Amino acid sequence: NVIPTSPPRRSPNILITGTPGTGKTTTSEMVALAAGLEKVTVGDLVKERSLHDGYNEDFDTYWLNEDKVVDEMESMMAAGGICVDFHTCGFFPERWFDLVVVLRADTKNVYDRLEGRGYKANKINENVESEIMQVVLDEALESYQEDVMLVLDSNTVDDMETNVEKIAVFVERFREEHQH
Ligand code: DAT
Repeated sequence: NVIPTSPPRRSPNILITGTPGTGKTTTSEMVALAAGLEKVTVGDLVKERSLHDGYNEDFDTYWLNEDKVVDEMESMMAAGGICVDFHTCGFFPERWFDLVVVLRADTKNVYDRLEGRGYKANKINENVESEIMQVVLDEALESYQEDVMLVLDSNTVDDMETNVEKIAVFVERFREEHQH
């Protein structure tokens, strides 16, 4: 077989996705710390490296250029040991991730967290509706095998701690199984 294959990852890549306000940033920071992964916040990368097609004034957000994001991330993902945090997940190559975590939160929590962040009403409502309609969960289910997915409630600090622990255990096991 002459088709070149990349070496297997020794440390897993993890995607933490969910509607804005479900706790991706906080959870992935804690996961990165607890499990020794490198955190990549795609939203920051998009801004810092201009991986967008301009600014959407209505929703105070950038128009994402998905091809540019994938090209930019390809080499870092190849190395493994990356914890990616982003609110959409369908455009990433499926092969990048060993675990896909979808965070879910109750409507009131999403609302309060986004209001606390100073989001405009239309942006809060869009995200609250998206969480009710489970848009991100459906996108993940369409894009990844169910056996790499974890759907986790993120309503309380206790939830967050349990979630971080579960993900850290996954990372530990993966490393043990991929030592050689
Ligand atoms: P995201 O990155 O998904 O937009 P975040 O991590 O920035 O979300 O969290 C938004 C706010 O809500 C932040 O102030 C922390 C808080 N928060 C997140 N998850 C939580 C949880 N499970 N319990 C309590 N507070 C939480």
